[in-house]
Amino acid sequence: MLTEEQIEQFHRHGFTVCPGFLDAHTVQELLREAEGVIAGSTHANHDAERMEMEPDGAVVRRLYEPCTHYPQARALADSDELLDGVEQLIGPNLLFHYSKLNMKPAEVGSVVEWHQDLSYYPLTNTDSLAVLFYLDDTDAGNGALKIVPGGHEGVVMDHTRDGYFQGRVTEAMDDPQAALIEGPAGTAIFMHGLAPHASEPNTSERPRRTLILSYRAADAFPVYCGPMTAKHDVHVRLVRGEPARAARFNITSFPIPQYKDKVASLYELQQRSREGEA
Ligand SMILES: O=C(O)CCC(=O)C(=O)O
Repeated sequence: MLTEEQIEQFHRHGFTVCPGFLDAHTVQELLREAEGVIAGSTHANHDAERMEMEPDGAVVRRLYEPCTHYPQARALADSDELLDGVEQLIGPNLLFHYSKLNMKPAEVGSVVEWHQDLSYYPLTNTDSLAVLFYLDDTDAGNGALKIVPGGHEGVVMDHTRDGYFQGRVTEAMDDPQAALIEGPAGTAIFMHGLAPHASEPNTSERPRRTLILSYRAADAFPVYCGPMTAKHDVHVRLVRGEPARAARFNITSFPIPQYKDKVASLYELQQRSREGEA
């Protein structure tokens, strides 16, 4: 369970940090599972449905939907301890939304630019969060997460250029206001879906693996944006409480991401945006 103070921090700052949420054994099991999946993957020979490679190195940068495909990650997603915390923040009726494991490998781990998760997934209300689990000791050197405290209280920020979705904030941002979230392996960060966040490339000799699980209130229905809405929602399932009979709205206008050519991953979109193509 989260403490009253952690709940208050989440609502005030848009995130709360829980060191020691996972014990060392669980972290090791999650890492063993992930390493088993990526073993032997190369640019030329990898399962592009399940993972994405770093462009500059023959290493995996992200596993897609580990909680759908792999039992250790799934068990964590459905665990009472985690769902109790999520329920304390966004209510008793909960959908599992999506998951990913960002590997941020030593020396090559890609930058993640400022963005709000909900810019990718328009919903009828904003009761949505991600839980990010550090699976390695994490600090500024290996690309710790940065979050703008209080940034979740506004609207969806501009993530477009010339009307097209860039996958990153395109309006001016006050980077020095950001909190750097350092912590030992096993730390959990509960982060609101509108919290602006980012991380630097990993220039250290240590990996920075982070498992990310997202949940939303059962009455937060997706706004239809084309076939990708259905594609995202195949991983969605009720994990606690009752299914919703009606959509609840707490937002009157939600920007719809328009992709110029094709739907692309966060990393690809942001890369193309930097190069001026997205
Ligand atoms: O890996 C990170 O540092 C942040 C990841 C993130 O924000 C995302 O994948 O949406």
